[in-house]
Amino acid sequence: AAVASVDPSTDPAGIEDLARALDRAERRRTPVAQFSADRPLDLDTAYAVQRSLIARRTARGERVVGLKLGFTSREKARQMGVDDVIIGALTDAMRIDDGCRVPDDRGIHPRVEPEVAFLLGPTFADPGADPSTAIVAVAPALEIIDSRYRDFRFDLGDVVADDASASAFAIGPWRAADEAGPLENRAVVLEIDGRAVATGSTAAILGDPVRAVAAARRLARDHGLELRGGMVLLAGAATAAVPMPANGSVAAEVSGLGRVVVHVG
Ligand code: OOG
Repeated sequence: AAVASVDPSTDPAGIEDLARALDRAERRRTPVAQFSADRPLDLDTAYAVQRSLIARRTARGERVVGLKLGFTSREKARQMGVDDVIIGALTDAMRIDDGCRVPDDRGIHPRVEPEVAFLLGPTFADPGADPSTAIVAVAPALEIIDSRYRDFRFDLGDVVADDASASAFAIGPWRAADEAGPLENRAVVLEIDGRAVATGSTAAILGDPVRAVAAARRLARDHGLELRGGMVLLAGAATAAVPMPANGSVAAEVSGLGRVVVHVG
């Protein structure tokens, strides 16, 4: 029922074709040319492609376990030349446990970002509820993004269709929301082999990452993404993304929340 309408003039088969191309690019680790080069996608069509792409994954047995926001920070938006907050879906197949190894068949040209994750309760799906009441717990997180487009180049429609570049994610220890304290100005560090490669503040995320919950609820409803209690929400990067190293350890630390680490190679 909560599915965004698609322009009736849009060819539904075309949507499926684009979703298939992205799905294939991901599975074969072979990038495709950005669609906007010859067919710019409006936002409704782009989200229809994304829904079709996620439907292909769930048809293979994957489960949607969360949502991610993109371009909630100016630095990220500037890095990619895109200027609108977008949303994508996370599935269980994208999850890497804290301290574990990134599967080496993962990604075409993956990049990592330090993030804040929220565990959401049942009021997340209730449009009448104050969004901050939906936050059950908070954790430091690492997101691995990967574009299925050649050279990681895309416009807004392209990246929406491509599930907001979602590839994998790892979540550190959860802390109960009422113990976590205010989140609007925590230092964030991304480390590779113990060396800081990017630093920032949670203030970069919409001014306060808590705002991500309301933004996600609005975007999910507007664009027909599943929205329910129990989901994880990645609020968006606090720094520009950094290329994933071929070997080594990658960690994110959020001041007062702790660390999460994954190993590569
Ligand atoms: C799109 C995803 C951006 C974020 O945190 O802003 C994103 C991309 O840059 O490829 O996940």
